[in-house]
Amino acid sequence: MANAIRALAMDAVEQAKSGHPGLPMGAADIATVLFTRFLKFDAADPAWPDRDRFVLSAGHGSMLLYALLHLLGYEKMTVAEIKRFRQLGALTAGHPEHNLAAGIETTTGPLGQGLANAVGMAIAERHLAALFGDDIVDHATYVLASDGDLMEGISQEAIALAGHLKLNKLIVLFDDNGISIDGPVALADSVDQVRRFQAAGWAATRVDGHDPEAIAAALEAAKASERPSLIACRTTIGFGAPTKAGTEKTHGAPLGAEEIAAARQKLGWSAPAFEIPSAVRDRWRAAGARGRPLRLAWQDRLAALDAPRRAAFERRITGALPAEKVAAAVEATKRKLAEAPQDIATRAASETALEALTAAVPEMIGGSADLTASNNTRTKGMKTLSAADYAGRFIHYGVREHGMAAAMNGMALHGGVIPYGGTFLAFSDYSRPAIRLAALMGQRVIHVMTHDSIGLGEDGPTHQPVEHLAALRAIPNLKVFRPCDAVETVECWQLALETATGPSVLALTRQSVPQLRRDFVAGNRCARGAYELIGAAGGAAAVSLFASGSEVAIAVAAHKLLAARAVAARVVSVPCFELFLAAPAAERAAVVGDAAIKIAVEAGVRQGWDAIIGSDGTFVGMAGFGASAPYKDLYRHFAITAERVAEAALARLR
Ligand SMILES: Cc1ncc(C[n+]2csc(CCOP(=O)(O)OP(=O)(O)O)c2C)c(N)n1
Repeated sequence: MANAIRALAMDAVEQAKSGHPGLPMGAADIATVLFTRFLKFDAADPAWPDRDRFVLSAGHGSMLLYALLHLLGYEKMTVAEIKRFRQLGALTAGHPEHNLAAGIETTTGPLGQGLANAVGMAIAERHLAALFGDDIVDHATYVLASDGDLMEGISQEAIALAGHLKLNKLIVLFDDNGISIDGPVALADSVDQVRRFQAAGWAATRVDGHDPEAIAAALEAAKASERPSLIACRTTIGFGAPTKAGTEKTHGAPLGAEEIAAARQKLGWSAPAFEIPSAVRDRWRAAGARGRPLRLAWQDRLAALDAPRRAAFERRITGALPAEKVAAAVEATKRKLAEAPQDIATRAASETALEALTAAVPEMIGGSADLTASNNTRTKGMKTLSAADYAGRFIHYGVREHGMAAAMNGMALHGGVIPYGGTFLAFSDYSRPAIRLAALMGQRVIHVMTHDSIGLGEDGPTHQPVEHLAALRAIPNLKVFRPCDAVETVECWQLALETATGPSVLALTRQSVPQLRRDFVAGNRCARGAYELIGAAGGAAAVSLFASGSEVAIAVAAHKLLAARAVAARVVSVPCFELFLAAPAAERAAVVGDAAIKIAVEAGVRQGWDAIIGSDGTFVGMAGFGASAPYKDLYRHFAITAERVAEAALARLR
């Protein structure tokens, strides 16, 4: 059965003239034991909520996963797809791309991410089990990880968090083949992985990765463990390739017709390319259907749940928000702010919004990378999610921004929870690879990123984001919100929550900002990404001022200065570029307006603003790194002030 995987991997890579045969051939025995004897799943229902998750963290070995899914009978993973490996539009992309219908749990390829996703999946599983009971939620998360996965820094964050949370249903199979692209792993690494995992609170063991019974025994032990488990499986990369096995030559290139022919002989595999002998296919198909009775029994248990619990579970799994409750929470918050305006930091406004939203949306799970009180992500009464209490809704991720972001991706992929987590905006660089994958996968993960400019003050330029808004706005399918006040903050939270098809960043201030939106407006004014906050007195505007976040108040003050000089100006708040740029052209043109003078104000770099103010517009912002000083001094020092904005407008009017 394992040789069927090897043959398909060799053939598909050969046909594509590109790909990685080494891992699938080396890990075929591990995968065969796991999928035929341990993994709980039903190929006929890839989305069964209580299935065990399998994450191929070493995504370059994608043919392992595609071969398995094909052999097991996943309807969409046809032999035609295998033959179209790495071709445009095929399910068999170069690296696995999240597609639940086809059985692919997460997009992997950037090494280490899958392992960290799996930690999030395992957290989501324990949390939902604590809420809905083991009868409804009781599954394991398995990972196949390579040397590269374990060399990446993110793996340390992931395994430390998993060990701390005692995620005993997380089982990592390490394809310990001692080979990476440059050659032997020993060229660059001499870590004892078993002891490393043990030090992080895992159960860890070594086995021969080509001995099915040894693998099975280790998996049995792992399933009984009270800690997460590592099984280091000693394997030979490219197992079966007569001259290339055990070397980096099998890692990422087709083996060649001659080597493949010789491998077939060595493995005793006589079937032609892409053909699976019926006896072997039947056994694989039986393995693919093995979980059906378990799934049906689970469905009965779900049906037997009392109606409200069942409805809650089903709603959460589909990802549908409790829409009326969200709308009511947002409206109540906005009404309160209209009655009693709050001149507070938007991070504090975010906490206020979260008080209402987390009460309305029980699937929201908050957290912070050790900046809880700074990020304001924990609402009153939110219990900590811990090894002692998985029902908690707040996760202390530790100083692990990257691990947090990737775990949140795993939680979103698992379903049933909506993760949000906090750090400083400057440290979005540390979580960026995972944010990018959430965007690529279309996952609802919400990043609260406070201390969003030089406005944080004395911590200095290391902590003051300058290029980060532009860098985040460059990621496709990521929404970057930068609300200007308490009202926009709750509106942006609503938009982030309602964006079920991608991640969001909320860039929030440390410093207080005035509440500019004083009147209650039922609709979400941020929904179009940009809108006129203050119109020009007497009709036609000579000057349009655009700003986001804390700089909207500066634009408003500049508007006042200009009014005193009888200059008709208008102010446009721009809380979300992506939503604005997606609006119809006519609507955008109306918001941009036809004032000859366009000025944008943002305490960051200019990049991106030309789409609104044009290359001949004036930009008031940062052109280099910040400095350490009280924030008001910094705004004056870098000349991001109302006076400067008004002067710039007047200079152009002269
Ligand atoms: C973050 C990241 N860096 C680099 C790569 C490129 N890359 C792909 S596989 C690999 C290492 C291969 O070694 P190993 O993980 O042991 O896989 P094996 O050779 O056993 O297939 C590298 C560096 C990547 N996919 N992701």
